[in-house]
Amino acid sequence: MRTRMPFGTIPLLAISIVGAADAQITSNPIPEPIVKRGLAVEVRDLVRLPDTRALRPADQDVAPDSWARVSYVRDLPDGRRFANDSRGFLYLIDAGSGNNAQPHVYADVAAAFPYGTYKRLESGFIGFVFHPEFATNGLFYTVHTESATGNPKIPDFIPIGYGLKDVTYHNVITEWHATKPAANTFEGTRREILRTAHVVANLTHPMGAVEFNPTAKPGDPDYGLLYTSGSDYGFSNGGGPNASNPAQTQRLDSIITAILRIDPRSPSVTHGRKGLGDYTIPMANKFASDPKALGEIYAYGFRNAHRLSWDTDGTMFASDIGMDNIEEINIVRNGENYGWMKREGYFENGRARGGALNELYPLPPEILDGRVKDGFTYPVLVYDHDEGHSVSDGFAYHGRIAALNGKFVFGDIQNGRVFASDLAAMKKADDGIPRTVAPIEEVQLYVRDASGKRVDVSFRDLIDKTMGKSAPRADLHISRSRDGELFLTSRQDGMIRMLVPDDGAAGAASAKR
Ligand SMILES: [Ca+2]
Ligand SMILES: [Ca+2]
Repeated sequence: MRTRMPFGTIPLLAISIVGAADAQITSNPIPEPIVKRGLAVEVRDLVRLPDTRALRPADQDVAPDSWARVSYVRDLPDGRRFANDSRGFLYLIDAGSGNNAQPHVYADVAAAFPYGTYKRLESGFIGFVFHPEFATNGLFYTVHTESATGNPKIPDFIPIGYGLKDVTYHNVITEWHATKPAANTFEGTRREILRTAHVVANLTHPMGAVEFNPTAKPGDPDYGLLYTSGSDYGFSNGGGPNASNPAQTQRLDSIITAILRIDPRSPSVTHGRKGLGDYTIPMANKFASDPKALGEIYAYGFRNAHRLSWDTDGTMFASDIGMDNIEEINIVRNGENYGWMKREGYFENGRARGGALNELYPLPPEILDGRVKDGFTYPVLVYDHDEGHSVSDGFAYHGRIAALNGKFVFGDIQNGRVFASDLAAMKKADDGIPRTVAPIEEVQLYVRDASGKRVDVSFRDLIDKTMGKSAPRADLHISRSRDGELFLTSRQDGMIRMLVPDDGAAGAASAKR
């Protein structure tokens, strides 16, 4: 039963929502548009990854016309810069700034995994991260996908109620051990630490991110713990008879929708509790001591929280790609439930009430305004699909670009728009009240022409120019350098770009020389 306030005391906003409480929202769930408000940032080309268009047959590549499928750029504390091409290469970008930087293959990840599959947007060699002590222990982690067809490996986890015969794809986290961490080409060994199974027809929403909390220091409970992205493994729109299944979500005996946090060391080393794979359960996880839950679950209720990041104060963010309507940035905490497939943004998804995945319903007003708690944690940023389609990575910015300082910078993968929001407003919106979210504005990108004159551009313009034709998507991803600056990359043109401080007249002068 809903509790309702006496009619006369309901504020105006609540009245309009009560009137529509059971009516499906059919268009524009968030009416206020995202606009530019004067925030403008210069973007510069840094380095382009090698052309891998012909690496494998076109029918085995999700986007055979795209130059290189770069999705992460990562810096080591020693200054070395790495980037991946999800077609299967981990590159080291040689020291030397700007146009002198040259990528070469550090590790041929595709060659290591013969069952690798590259046919979906999130597939192949999706992500990588270095252990915080890579300089001494030589450890880094990759996440990739494989086809189940003919695959001799047995997954550590198959969704509840399914068996080996139902498995369509594998999703694998591997620990690599570089014998010489300072070497510029990988030599060493590998250990598989987790292999999970998909049972939907298309490889949809695999684990994509592996991350260490960069603010954790030696001795902190979070230090050395590996986080994964959180995803529904395609139990929304993954296709085939097993998809569109809300019963696979909102449960703690399954990793579906969960961000995992693991101690990547084998229990044979730690003598701790073994997880699903060859890793140790951190006892600081909220569900570690719950006999009915999987101890590796850190937080759950995500559809495709494909990227994680941390502010300098330790606040953890997840970018969660929505279904047909709402994109989200969430502040993530140990043990909390972020709603999918019952919630999408601060709305109810229709599937959980027996309808379709593309349906959206308003929450009851007493839930929406936080008077009554429903057990879910709600996003601090939302936008709908007349603004974009898939929220990208996002980062708290404290770098050298004054205009972005104190902002969270993110964007839309598909159309390449770059957005920003005030970090303080986002943290204020993390208040237990679903309807309060922080405002979003769009960032105007610009380049300097040969004479030093500012030329406004969109991210799409830049890609189209590099490719010499109109790209079907922007495929925007954002990464952060070791000194806190931001890279913009595209899985279309393979270029790594950087947001840079405007040096105005000096930039123009140097451009003229
Ligand atoms: Ca809208
Ligand atoms: Ca709120």
